[in-house]
Amino acid sequence: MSSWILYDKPECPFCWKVRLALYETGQEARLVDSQSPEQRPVWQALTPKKTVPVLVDGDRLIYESNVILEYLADLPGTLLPTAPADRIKARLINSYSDTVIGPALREVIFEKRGKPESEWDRARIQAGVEAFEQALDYLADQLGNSEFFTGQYSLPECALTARFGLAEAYGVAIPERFTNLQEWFARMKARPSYRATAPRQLIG
Ligand SMILES: N[C@@H](CCC(=O)N[C@@H](CS)C(=O)NCC(=O)O)C(=O)O
Repeated sequence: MSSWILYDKPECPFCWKVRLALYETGQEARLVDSQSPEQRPVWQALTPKKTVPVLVDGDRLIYESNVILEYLADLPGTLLPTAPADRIKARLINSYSDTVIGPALREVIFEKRGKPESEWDRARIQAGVEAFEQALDYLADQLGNSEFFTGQYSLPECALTARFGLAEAYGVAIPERFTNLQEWFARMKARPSYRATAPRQLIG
């Protein structure tokens, strides 16, 4: 049994992509609820960033989801292809997921989460949905007719599966015109890693 610990927050897209990466690379980690009052000071003392995910592997402490993914990519069952061009592509799409897809969806999720529908700011939600849909053009282009973004399951699959999963849970669909992305997401959801890692309170 692995002694790894992941300080986790189920609905956090950065944590979800790390959970997917752990599952897909066959690594086990004990998930610790970072939000519990007794655990918050524990992981906050470990990381200068004060964010989760935080992975502890013995005396190795790794924070920042992308650094954790790179750590896992260095292990067998890699999350990165071998060809330099593909490695760059994987990293760029992972970053695009964090910095373009994430902020668009954040507008929708932060507006809807924990609020009755009558209080939603619909203009904010609409702006988020439009930004999300515009951002999909690039992804559809990058995916083309391939099964995966880089020819194998890699960083973009972890990052975007978590984002699309949250989008779906908050009522944001991939439009019909992006058939390739819809089919890609359906394939990701059919993988055992999806059900094993999805936040229970959102995806039953
Ligand atoms: N760049 C960081 C971002 C992580 C992040 O923003 N995590 C949020 C949750 S989604 C967090 O820890 N917020 C503080 C908290 O929940 O106490 C990463 O990729 O790991």
